[in-house]
Amino acid sequence: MDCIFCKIASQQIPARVAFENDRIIAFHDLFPQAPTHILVIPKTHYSTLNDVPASESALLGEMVRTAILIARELDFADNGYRVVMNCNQDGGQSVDHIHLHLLAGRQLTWPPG
Ligand code: DGP
Repeated sequence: MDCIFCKIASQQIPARVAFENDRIIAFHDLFPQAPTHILVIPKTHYSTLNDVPASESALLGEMVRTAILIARELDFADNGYRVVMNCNQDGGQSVDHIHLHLLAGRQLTWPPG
């Protein structure tokens, strides 16, 4: 499978890793949109949110829990942060392997545009 995030998960491509376990890896975004911009991904390949079966709901929960854990560990949980998942073209998804953006370190605007 020619997927850049699968290659990061299997260490074929380097990344600055913030967290890893058997199911999840989190790494710093190459093109950060905030002082802290980390991507939380499952090691299992799902192209978009639409492709995640209901039986994998716990995996989606674990991605969010991982973002909370990192926010606490990097000490921006109290100041605040944003988690975002983009889906398909109108959602602004550019990499077809689901990922949760964790953004922090500045006042984030809303709506995002
Ligand atoms: P999205 O547009 O929601 O699909 O977000 C994809 C993000 O992935 C985007 O913010 C840039 C980031 N990205 C793309 N290629 C790489 C890469 O090779 N390494 C890292 N660390 N991030 C990447």
